[in-house]
Amino acid sequence: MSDNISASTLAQQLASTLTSILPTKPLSELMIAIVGSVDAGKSTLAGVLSKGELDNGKGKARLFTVPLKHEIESGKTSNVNVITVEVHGRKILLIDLAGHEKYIKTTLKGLNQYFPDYAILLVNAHKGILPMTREHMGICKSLGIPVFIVITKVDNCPPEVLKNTLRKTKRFFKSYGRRFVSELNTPKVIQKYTELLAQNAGVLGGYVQLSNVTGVGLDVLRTVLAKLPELPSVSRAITAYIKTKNIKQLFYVMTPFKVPGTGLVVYGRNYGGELTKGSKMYIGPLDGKFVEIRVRSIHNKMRQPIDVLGHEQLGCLAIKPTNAKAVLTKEMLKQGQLVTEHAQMDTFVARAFRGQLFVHATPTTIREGYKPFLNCGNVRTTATLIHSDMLPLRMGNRANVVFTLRMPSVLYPEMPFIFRDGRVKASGTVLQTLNDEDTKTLLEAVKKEKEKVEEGVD
Ligand SMILES: Nc1nc2c(ncn2[C@@H]2O[C@H](COP(=O)(O)OP(=O)(O)OP(=O)(O)O)[C@@H](O)[C@H]2O)c(=O)[nH]1
Ligand SMILES: [Mg+2]
Repeated sequence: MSDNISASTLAQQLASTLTSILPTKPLSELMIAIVGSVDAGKSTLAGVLSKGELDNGKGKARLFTVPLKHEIESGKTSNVNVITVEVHGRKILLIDLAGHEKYIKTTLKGLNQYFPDYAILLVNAHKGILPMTREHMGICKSLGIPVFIVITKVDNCPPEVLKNTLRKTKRFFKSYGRRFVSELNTPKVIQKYTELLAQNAGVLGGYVQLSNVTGVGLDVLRTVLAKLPELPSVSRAITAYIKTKNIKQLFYVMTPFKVPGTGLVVYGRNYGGELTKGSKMYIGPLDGKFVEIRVRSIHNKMRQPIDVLGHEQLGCLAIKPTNAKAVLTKEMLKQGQLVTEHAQMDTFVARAFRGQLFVHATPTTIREGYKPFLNCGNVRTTATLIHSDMLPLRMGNRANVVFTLRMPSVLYPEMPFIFRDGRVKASGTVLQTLNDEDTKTLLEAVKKEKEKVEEGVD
């Protein structure tokens, strides 16, 4: 009994000292992905943070975030759910991702298309570091997303098991070269951690112990969330890059729909300038070209009609070609396309790219002609390896490569790309995009080089 009293007194004391390090005014909006193995409590944590009510340990809180009907029945997330929460006045978009291995491609897609600022990697205290924990950590590392760990279900975890999980968590962070591997449990450590994040977020290893049922650790997590610094993410790099090219605004299409009575609708995220209802814009690339459209209506994430979609906002656009004779069908619309006011977007369309590739795992060797399914930001398409300065490629190899793209797409230098094709896992960075003309010249050169080699062999 006395132990309980002292524990709750300690918790109260901690809560009041945490308040002293809170930022005086709300910081900018953040997007944070929640990853980790199946059943770690990801959807539950999203629910608890959004509603401010604790879980019952039997799936109550995950229902707060309105999952899909089949997700309610199975208890497993199979989709990408975006939940808006407010933490100490700061707006945070949580991307709740699936933990089960069979949905890994959806999780990969979610991490790629939303460009989150951070990821919270959940570790079930009872189960510790599992293969999917490593998998998600590896993907975040490849995409340059800083990760901190939340150890969940500490409420009913035997002390010995918890101790073991904490030890393994520290070792796990260290195996990824993380420094400052510390439990974020005092205002001083949190202060230091968030200060260091701004200097080099990729190398830190902070973790929090938490229970969605008793609420232990929630105050700490909320304080960390309120204090996380805004870092130079991929999304910001793209925004900066398009500015240098005089493109003021870009809307990234994530999902196209056809809505009865409304017509074509695209869900996605807007970057740069504002997107206004009624404006004339362009959508593409559709086989390398852009089609002029009018934005008939805009809806925000809460499905409310709005007139203007601002920078980094998610929303739905109802669109229609301005030319009545133009053909635009749902089948022609794909994730990875853009809606922009910029009329000369065609010049940015890449047919191929040069990049740097690292092979994390492969059961066989990789040669020219290899066709993985590539995730590069919002773009998902089959790509063909047409050149590598090291062949064949084996596990652990790093090479300069050229891929052609099946779907002509808008890519940017510095953008991370990743593929996970069966047991092949590789990632890299785009160095230079190649348009139609450059690609033709390059393919010619590759062909000539091959002929030369073949002649030499004869
Ligand atoms: N005791 C206890 N149970 C928890 C805690 N967090 C979540 N749970 C329970 O764990 C179960 C799984 O939680 P979910 O939030 O659905 O797990 P998930 O990580 O989203 O799982 P997937 O979406 O399938 O990857 C539910 O029954 C929750 O009530 C916790 O801190 N303590
Ligand atoms: Mg879930």
